[in-house]
Amino acid sequence: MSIVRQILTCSRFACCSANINCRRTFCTSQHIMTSRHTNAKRIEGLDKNVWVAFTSVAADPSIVNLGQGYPDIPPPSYIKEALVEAASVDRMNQYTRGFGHPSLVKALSQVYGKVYGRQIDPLKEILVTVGGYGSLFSTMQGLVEEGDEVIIIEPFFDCYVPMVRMAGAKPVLIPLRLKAGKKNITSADWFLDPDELSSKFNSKTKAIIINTPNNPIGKVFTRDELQMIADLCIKHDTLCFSDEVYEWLIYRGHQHIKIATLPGMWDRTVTISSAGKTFSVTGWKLGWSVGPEHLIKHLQTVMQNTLYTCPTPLQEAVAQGLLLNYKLMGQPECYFSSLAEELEGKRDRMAAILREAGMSPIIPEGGYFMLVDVTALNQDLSHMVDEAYDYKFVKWMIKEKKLAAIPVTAFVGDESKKQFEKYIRLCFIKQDSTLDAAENILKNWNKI
Ligand code: IK2
Repeated sequence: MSIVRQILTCSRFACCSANINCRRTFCTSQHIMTSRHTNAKRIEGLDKNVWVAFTSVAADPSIVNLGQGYPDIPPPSYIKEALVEAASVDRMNQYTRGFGHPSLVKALSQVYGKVYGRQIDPLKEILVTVGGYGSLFSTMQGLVEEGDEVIIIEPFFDCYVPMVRMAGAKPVLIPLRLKAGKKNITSADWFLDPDELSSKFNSKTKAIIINTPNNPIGKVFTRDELQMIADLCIKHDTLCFSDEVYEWLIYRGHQHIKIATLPGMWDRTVTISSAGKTFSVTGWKLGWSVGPEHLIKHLQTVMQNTLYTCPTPLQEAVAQGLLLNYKLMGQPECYFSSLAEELEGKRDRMAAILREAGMSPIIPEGGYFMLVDVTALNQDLSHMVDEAYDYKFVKWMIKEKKLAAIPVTAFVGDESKKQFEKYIRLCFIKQDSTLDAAENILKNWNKI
């Protein structure tokens, strides 16, 4: 087989500078590229990533970062103490059970047993993974086949599309639509058109991915909306992948409903969640999938042949945190509900500041993000390199106002970019001093 060689200049080795085909494999990234060095087809076109792009832009400490979704409020002290304690026990520093540390899957089965109102088998119906990301990845790899179609609701957490593509399947997108003519918009004003959704299902549809509370919009799907989705799943015999990493972050007047608890849905649903979001420890990167044994066993196959297991001390600490809060469920001190109460004040404060600055926030019913419509600012960005308006706006805002956000078109496909390009996403799980700094910028918007 002939290999076409493209010689790139490499200053390190004389052979390269002299344009001689050397076969050094441990050279700098600018050494020799042959067709053997090109990417696998499954990652074709997936090289751009909003987090990689905007995390580095916002790294400057002088920038107030309301971009990426991580808390700068401290996690509960007991969870940090539990980690210290776990790491001090020698056997906790060694590999544990691959599909989930025994005490963690047991604690998860207790908590979710209560929430689902059914017994959850800790060994067969739960898989612990590296973050919610790991759960999503093992779900796609374990259950989605080449040639399948997977329905994704826009705006969506950005990794769904690449993960579906990497599994060889086709993402089929459907946007949430905004109710016309409303002022003071909330995430509840964004809805799925039932006929439009129904038109996306066909014989190739393997699954629909839902995300409630949704990132980035903050929508908490109602029972009726979930029932409409469930009816379609049952009618077309498809699976449902329900990303519920913000399951505990629900604001007053709203209720989180697990689609897996609707009649006929347990057997066809994988539900994904995250310790990072549950206990404000996003850096711990622990997550889990819950579902029926006949689905979870395929995710377990992916896990045992890829990552095998997750860090033992982290799992032990999360188990302790879950057990403690399991006992407190229904009481005000329970972190599952107290964090949302704390965040509701931050949400309302942020909305008020944004309104004063002439922007239109969309009040989220759950999660810790807020979409903001910046249309009314009429910021002229025509001098900037041509790209979606929200990308330009965020880059401009970081540079000129020292405030970082995330552009919302990162969460939609090409056809919906026009619908969403006047929105940016802000994260409000931040300590008061961070919100004070943001307020200062927004109050002086026209002076800075
Ligand atoms: N699913 C959703 C909906 C998420 O939001 C996340 C975490 N992403 O947050 C970063 C951001 O939006 O700024 C995940 C899954 C992944 O969870 P984990 O961090 O546990 O892997």
